[in-house]
Amino acid sequence: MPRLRWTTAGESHGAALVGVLEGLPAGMALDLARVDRELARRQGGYGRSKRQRIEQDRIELLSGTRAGKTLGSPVSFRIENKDASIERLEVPATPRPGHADLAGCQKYGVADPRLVLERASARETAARVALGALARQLLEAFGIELFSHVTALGGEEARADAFEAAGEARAELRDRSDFYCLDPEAEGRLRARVDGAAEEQDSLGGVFEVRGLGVPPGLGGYAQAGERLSARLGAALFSIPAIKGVEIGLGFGAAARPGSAVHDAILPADPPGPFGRFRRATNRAGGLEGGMTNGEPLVLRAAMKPIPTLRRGLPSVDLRTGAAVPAAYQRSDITAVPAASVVGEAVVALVLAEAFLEKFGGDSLEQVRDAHSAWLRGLAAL
Ligand code: EPS
Repeated sequence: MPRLRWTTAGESHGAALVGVLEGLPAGMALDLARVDRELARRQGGYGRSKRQRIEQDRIELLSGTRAGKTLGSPVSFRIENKDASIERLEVPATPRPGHADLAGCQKYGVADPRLVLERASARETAARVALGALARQLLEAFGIELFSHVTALGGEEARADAFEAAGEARAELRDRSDFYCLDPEAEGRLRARVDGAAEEQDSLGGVFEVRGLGVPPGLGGYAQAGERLSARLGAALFSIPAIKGVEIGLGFGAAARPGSAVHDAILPADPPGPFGRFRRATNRAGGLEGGMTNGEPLVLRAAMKPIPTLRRGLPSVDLRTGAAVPAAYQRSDITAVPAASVVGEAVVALVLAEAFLEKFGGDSLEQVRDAHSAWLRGLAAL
């Protein structure tokens, strides 16, 4: 039985989104205001649609706690949809290129994209952000921090060393940015790019990075293919709608370099670091070797394609007549890369918390702490 399991339910315009998280140890104090802050961040960013002015996502906890602490039973919650118009919405006749509309109709053998898009919609990611915001509270109890930021939008890039340059001010810098970007000098270019796309009735994609700090070595494994954390983190990022590429560390850049310019030299650490007597000269591996974390920060990047709903409808067909017509436009975001970066943090949190519990899992937080401390003592002696 996996140590942590989660599921979501809910349509984009149904009554609510629902999430269930099983496997959090008992005795964890859950900070729900923290969850709401992440939900609000997901709703933000420059270039979002009017839908986000209608919704005000908030977690309503339904089970799994007493007096604010987890019981070890499934934690479940709902997030209300204010726009709960699913029964009144019309049947869109034209599937949008790039959306699930057409492939979903073919999968289910129906000519009604409404039956597909309600669940395929990225609205579902609100539930995953809440799940991730709960799971990361376990990681934070053990000094693990997750941090995402937007590194490119519509081809405009932030400075390559934006994360390092931001230092400890990173959270403040990012939260001040309309693009969740750490390079204040890029802000104007990004805004102009989104405004330009709006004028051209187009949409934009981009790239975000998720970093994991304070991650201990040895999470994940190599004994079976499915244990490899690189594969699990990649799958988690690819599970976010519109993600078309994922990189770890140097990513595709590693393919063109010789080994001497890729692998991270192992050096003695004097004094010892938090994970023992070794350190790395560089972190080109992005914190993952052999399907396991290696004690260096996780560095993951995801490329998001542009939103498929364009004001200027792309070539499509009318499913009733078969005639070539442009895809119909309803309200939509121009870009949702900042929002996707928040989702990225959440899905990485879920996978890391799962791997953490596989290694240190116990029924209560105390038992997890004991297992973690015993392992750390062993590591210091290595
Ligand atoms: C989406 C279409 C839009 C987005 C939605 C994802 O919704 P609507 O059709 O209601 O305007 O706003 O994303 C969200 C609602 C959200 O909260 O992220 C789609 O078709 O994928």
